[in-house]
Amino acid sequence: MFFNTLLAMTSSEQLFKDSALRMPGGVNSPVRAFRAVGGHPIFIASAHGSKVTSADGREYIDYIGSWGPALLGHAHAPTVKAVQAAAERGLSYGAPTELELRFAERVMELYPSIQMMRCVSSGTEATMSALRVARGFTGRDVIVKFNGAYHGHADCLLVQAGSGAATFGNPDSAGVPQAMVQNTLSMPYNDLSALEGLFDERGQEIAAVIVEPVAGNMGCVPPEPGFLEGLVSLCTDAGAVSIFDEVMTGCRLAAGGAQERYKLKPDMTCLGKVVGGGMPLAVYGGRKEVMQCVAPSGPVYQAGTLSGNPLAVSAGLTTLNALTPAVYARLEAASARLEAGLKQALQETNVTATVQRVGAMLTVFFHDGRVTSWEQASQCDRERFSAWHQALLAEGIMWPPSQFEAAFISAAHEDADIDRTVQAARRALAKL
Ligand code: KE4
Repeated sequence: MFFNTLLAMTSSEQLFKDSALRMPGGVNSPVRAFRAVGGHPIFIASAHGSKVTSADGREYIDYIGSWGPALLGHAHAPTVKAVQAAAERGLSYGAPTELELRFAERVMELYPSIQMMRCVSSGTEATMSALRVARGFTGRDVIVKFNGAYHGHADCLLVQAGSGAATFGNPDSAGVPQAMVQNTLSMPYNDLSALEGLFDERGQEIAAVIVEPVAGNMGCVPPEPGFLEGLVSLCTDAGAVSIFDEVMTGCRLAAGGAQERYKLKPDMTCLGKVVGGGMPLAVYGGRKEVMQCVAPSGPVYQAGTLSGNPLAVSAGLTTLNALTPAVYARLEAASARLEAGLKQALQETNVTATVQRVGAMLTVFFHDGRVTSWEQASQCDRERFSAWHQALLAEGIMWPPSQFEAAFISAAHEDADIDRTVQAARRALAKL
């Protein structure tokens, strides 16, 4: 048994070695490389419900959840069936389908602020397109984001970016000409007075403010009371477009995302991850008069070969139709149980760290006290996080491999999974 385990255990390691010869860092997206936590990434062979199974044959309780999409659990049966059925009808047509219309109707039912929308294939495409539309609609060039926020890898957004960029400590990416970011201003998150000052000074130049309504890419950082409301009204007063990047929060914090939870109506919204049920599907949309600028109705060009792909939309629509109140009740119960358990484990082991949660996204910050901004998140003890992550992994818990990410709970996480996670976390904390 031991020998087989030893052999089996090398398969992720061997796959990683071989992949590194073919793909930069051996991965197709940087954060998967485990650079922030050391060791080699675990290659996944399959996933069901709350679990993933590695190429080494080991099962883990999963809190990466494909970085958010697996809200209903991996291999959600109705979604898998919908994709299988769609595949039988052909993989891609490059033509409009009724399915896209029904999907758009369902999105607008959940997001009343979206009066018109467009499907794209990734969150990056959604935010990049939304900003271009905001610039086209206002005739202005300046865009505002927030330090530590990540909105995908479009050139103009890789400024003080969070997620993988933050982890590597190179928030401004190589390869992005100064000209591409000279109109991008990055402000401190949750600092409304700083934003007010900017609008006083340059409000008439600002095309859009794009915000993660609950930050997830510096770790889970909720908006301070009044921050989002102030942001939206500053935009309205100045004729700028407010864009809620709900790629991560959409359908996770509520069926209608953060804007439902906080009762706000941004001018534009970007959705991704959950909205595609795990398939390459994202959305940008908003006020009709803004979206009518998009080609072929208007002068702002945006296109995509696989936009609204029938398999992706089948997965997305099936997922959106499964977002019942019972799902959110379960998500809240499981997430609250995990939060309480982790807080107790920290207390019992006397480890300095802060647990922050909104709905079914949560981060353990190795930081003394609340984290309300990137300036605070960046002070976290990354070494301690890394040691804790490695110890959790050894216990069969797949936690996001970066201090600057959120952990994602699914409706498939049972109390037994949560309790096992808390016990493992306690043992891992005790080793620090
Ligand atoms: P994608 O292009 O990766 O589909 O979406 C970009 C994006 C946009 N907006 C927000 C708020 C996001 O969180 C993301 C992507 N999130 C990361 C995880 N923090 C995806 C994981 C990865 O980069 O591999």
